Amino acid sequence: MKRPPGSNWGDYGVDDRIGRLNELTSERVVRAAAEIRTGQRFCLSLPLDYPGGNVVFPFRLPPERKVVDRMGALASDFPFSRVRDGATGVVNDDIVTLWTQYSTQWDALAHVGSQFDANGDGEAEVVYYNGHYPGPDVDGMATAGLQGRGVMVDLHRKYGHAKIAVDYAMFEEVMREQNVVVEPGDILTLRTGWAQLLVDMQGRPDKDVVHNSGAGLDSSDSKLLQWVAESGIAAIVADNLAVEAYPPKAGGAGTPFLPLHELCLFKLGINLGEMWYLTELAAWLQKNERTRFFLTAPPLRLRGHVGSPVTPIATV
Ligand code: UVW
Repeated sequence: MKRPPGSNWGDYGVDDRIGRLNELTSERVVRAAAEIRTGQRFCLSLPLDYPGGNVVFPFRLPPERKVVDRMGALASDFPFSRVRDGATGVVNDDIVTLWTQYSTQWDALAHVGSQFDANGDGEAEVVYYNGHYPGPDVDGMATAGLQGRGVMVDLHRKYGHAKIAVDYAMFEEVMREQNVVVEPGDILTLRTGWAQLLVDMQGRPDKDVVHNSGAGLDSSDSKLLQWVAESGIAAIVADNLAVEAYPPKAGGAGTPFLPLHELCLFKLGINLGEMWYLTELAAWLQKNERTRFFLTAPPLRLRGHVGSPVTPIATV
């Protein structure tokens, strides 16, 4: 019945569950494929047991691996001779428990919702992108076939490891300096260098370093939020914790805790990728005076889940 101010609810249809991924049209994927010129690929995922420990968020833990029980024995070098007398060969089989937002991941649109009177009964209710409850999960992202043109903005090149909130003026300056042009349907890719710090700490992260380093978008800057809304970008990914500077600046009562998450996931249907690993890709792009690449990054098809690990591939 109603949509929040500044949202695009309904623009892709009343049942839409993929938001700005609708902008990854076939024509734009063909355009993105033109960025493949050498065939070189970059893995944009951290090892999924990084950061290591739980100093980033106490409630998000590393993956837990177990071995499958097979005929009463652990499936670890399990001999096929137990299945058929005299058979050769062995087999391994394992189980993993994943905190979906622990490491390199996508936020599904269901990750962050808000209280809003979408049904017009005069009472705010919990709703998610496009007025859905429950919110759109990673299943829609997975079946959308997530491929497109990534565009790199290298904030680390400008700001190093400074803990800094990048507002519109700063962002625009970096884009200008690096000759970055963002067009509708692009996947904005922000390198801050934060994930490289995790790699350098080799699974034993220092709490002070993880919480006091790296750039994030200044989600208190309305001009920056307006640019995100008007740019037509399909998604935003970053190698930092939350794309937006975290912890966010405190707003007054009735304002969102995470303004960029609310704008992107709740109002506009823009998925956020976090803790990606961008170091080598960024270095290659800089060396080759390019900012664009072909990106393939489907989440796991985990129906009902609000986030997913991802192993993105950039092809240049
Ligand atoms: C934060 O909670 C900071 O972000 P996310 O949940 O998207 O990782």
